[in-house]
Amino acid sequence: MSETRAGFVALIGEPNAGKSTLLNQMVGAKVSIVTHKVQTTRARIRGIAMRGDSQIVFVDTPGIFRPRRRLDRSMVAAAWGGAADADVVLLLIEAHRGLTPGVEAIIEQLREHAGKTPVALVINKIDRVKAEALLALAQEVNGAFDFVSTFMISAEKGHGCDDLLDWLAGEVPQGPWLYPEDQVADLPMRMIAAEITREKLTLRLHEEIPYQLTVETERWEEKKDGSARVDQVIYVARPGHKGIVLGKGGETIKAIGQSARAELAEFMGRTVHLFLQVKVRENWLDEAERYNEMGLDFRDGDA
Ligand SMILES: Nc1nc2c(ncn2[C@@H]2O[C@H](COP(=O)(O)OP(=O)(O)OP(=O)(O)O)[C@@H](O)[C@H]2O)c(=O)[nH]1
Ligand SMILES: [Mg+2]
Repeated sequence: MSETRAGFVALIGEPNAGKSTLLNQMVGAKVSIVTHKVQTTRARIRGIAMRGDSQIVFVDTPGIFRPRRRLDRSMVAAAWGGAADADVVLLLIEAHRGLTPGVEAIIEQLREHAGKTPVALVINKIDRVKAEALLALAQEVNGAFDFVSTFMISAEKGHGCDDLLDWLAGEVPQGPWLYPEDQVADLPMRMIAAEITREKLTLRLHEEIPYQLTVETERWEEKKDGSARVDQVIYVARPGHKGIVLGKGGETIKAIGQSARAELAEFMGRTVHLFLQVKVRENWLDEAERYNEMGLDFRDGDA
């Protein structure tokens, strides 16, 4: 009988490093939302990959940066919490940006947080640089921390991802699988649905607006014909933001609703009726309930 293995692999790094892209690539499904903007992921998101007899549970985390607001503090705490609970930590950095002050700050804190957990360096976005530059960068970053291994990948294109998955399959501890073999995510459907809508909002809206809104799935109704009716609320922090989210004649919210609905329907493989409502809630960034809905610890935001 072959021995099964299973464990948690935390993805940490600066905002925009490509953590969520890598999680989706490893899992083979879009479990975590991705945008070109920083601070897209807000909470820990688990995606599950199988490799041989190993089950690898990837834990996507918010980017680590210098937090200012309560929400930022909770996000950064969630990222470090993910690292603390993991069997293996992967530190993602961007090939074209190299050893930035932000990466240096993370490495500084890794010394405290990682303890005995093995940490591997993952240089991502290698499609953006010349191969010659990579070796020097790998050496430089390895000089700053005792990484157990270094990988060079393109999470977007999939380069190097097989090798990384093979290695992780051998690193996670022996033990029974933690999830059914065909499960790809450990996140309630209503939260995945809220995240999809937030991705479309983030892609469409500019400046601070995406950072000052949150999406919650308020109602989920299974219909007799096999479709689902999903009602969501978009909380914005300023009265002025509501008009921007709605757009002229409701155009913006309509376009957002259409693309979110299409993606949700594809994810679930059935028809979805999505209803969006925008509410102004000036203090949502200081309400414990909003954090619970996101899967964040409100108290972690205390200064
Ligand atoms: N060229 C290139 N772009 C990539 C690669 N991996 C990710 N990206 C892009 O980098 C941007 C950020 O990707 P995300 O996966 O959202 O990054 P993240 O680390 O999860 O970001 P936060 O959630 O904000 O911390 C997106 O525009 C991705 O398409 C890669 O291998 N090559
Ligand atoms: Mg992310």
